[in-house]
Amino acid sequence: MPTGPSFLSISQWGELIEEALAHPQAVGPIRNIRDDDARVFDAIFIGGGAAGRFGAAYMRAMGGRPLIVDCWPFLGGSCPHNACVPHHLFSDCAAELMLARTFAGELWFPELKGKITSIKEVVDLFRKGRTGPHAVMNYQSKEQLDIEFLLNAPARIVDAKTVEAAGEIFSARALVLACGAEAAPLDAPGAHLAGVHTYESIVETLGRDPGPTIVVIGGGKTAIEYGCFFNATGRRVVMLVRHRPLELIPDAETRAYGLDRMREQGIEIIEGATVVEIAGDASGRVAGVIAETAAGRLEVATDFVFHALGERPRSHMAVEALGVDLDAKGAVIVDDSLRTSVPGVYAVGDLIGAPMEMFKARKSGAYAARAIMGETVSYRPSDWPDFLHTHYEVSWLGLGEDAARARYRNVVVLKLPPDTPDGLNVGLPAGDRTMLYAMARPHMSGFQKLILDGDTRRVIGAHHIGYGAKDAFQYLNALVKRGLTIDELGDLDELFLNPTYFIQLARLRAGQTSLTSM
Ligand code: FAD
Ligand code: KPC
Repeated sequence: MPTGPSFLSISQWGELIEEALAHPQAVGPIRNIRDDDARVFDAIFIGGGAAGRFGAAYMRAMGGRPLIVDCWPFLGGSCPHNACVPHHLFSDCAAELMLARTFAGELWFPELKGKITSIKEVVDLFRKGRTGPHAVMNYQSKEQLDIEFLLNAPARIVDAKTVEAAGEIFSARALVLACGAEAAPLDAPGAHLAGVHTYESIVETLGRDPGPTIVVIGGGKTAIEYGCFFNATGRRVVMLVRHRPLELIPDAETRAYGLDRMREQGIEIIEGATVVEIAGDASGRVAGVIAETAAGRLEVATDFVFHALGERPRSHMAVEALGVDLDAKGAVIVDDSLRTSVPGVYAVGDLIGAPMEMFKARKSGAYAARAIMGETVSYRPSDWPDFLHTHYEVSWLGLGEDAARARYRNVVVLKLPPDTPDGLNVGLPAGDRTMLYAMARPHMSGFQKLILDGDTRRVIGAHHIGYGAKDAFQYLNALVKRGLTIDELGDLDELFLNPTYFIQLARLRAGQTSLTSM
């Protein structure tokens, strides 16, 4: 690729990225650096994932001069390559397959009894499809955002102002470490056998379809999301969870609804399980998993193990080259301005630890850029809305009911389905994508709960299981942080039929001087 900003269309970018992924050495560094700009870089972003790309874009928009160096041949990082995007594809498939299996043989749905669907076909589809977003990120970054970058080139930190990549030395006023995180390893004998996978390896190396049984190790977001997808393909899924699954869902009743539906789909969830060994066969392939559980030793025969034990920040290089301070989990410690312990060196995204989510990656990148450009910033992620997928979409913000009752004396709860013994037989809440369940399998149509402080009338928690509510939670959370009351919520203009019913329920009760639950 020539030096300087020569134009590539999105499809030309796609071809170049595919070639570089297949033959990184042959393609070599992909260089988009201006020869006509003599200014020193304001910052070098090591890593062009969500954190580095958004940081560089913000800095460029402010008139600064950023440079991104990334070892992959595309910008956007792990999210579109092996993390969020495949997760969402798999979760979409899980929802579609649950619907198809629930109604198999009814309406227009084909019979699916005993039919296992291919996991590899979906992974292959993803591997082909992911180049599209990659190409768009490169095109957008270069042609629309005017960002300079060097791709397909690992960066090596020389000192706090200097980076070496592709045989060149680059200097800047500041360094921004944006190297992300990687799957934490499984510490058990046999962890390296063929057929033992993480979210990274499944999309890179899955060579054949798993057999009829899959063991999933872990109980966090990724374990649940991938486990539900595997289950929806018609396979037996055994989930080995050290503590409790879905623990991060703050409301116990919402969590219980989610777990009930997972178990109803046939997922075997074993809590308090510790993996002792991954057993292999003569060919070096996984043959089974041995675990200690409260009920004793458990052995599950399988040719496919998926483990998701969290992510480990890629802080190694920054420690060796610069001696940046880390926390106990290996994340780079930063202050509110994203400054590390080394002057002039900033860190952003997954590298700075939990929550490892896109909002934090992108926002922390942008805040670091603003700080480097001379703005006073204070980045403290708190009170963010969150979500995960089972076969459903689970969204939440604020407090769960137990925490709310511990903190407030007058807690009011508005929820659907109604809190009666036959409540689950009611097809509410119901919305787009759950209408068939609402009519024919009412207990599967979802769950939702709004939690209020009855004294101030403020919303203090919201929880939803179903489809299509996540978008609303992004905006609802901003209103809740500003002190949203039941009266203000009930006065919004709803687009009925909406998945959360929050406006409707609030309006039904807002006329009460002294609020009561429903
Ligand atoms: P990354 O995107 O990982 O970018 C780091 C970049 O640094 C990479 O491009 C890498 O090539 C580069 N790099 C590393 N070392 C070097 C070096 N020495 N030289 C040059 N380049 C280097 N979050 C959500 O908000 N929603 C979701 O639905 C969601 N789903 C997820 C699903 C899974 C399975 C996982 C694992 C995570 C998910 N996340 C989700 C989290 C999200 O993916 C991360 O928070 C986000 O991608 C982090 O961005 P980042 O820029 O910090 O790191
Ligand atoms: C689908 C999609 O938005 C691609 S993943 C985003 C990567 S980045 O915009 O750099 O956060």
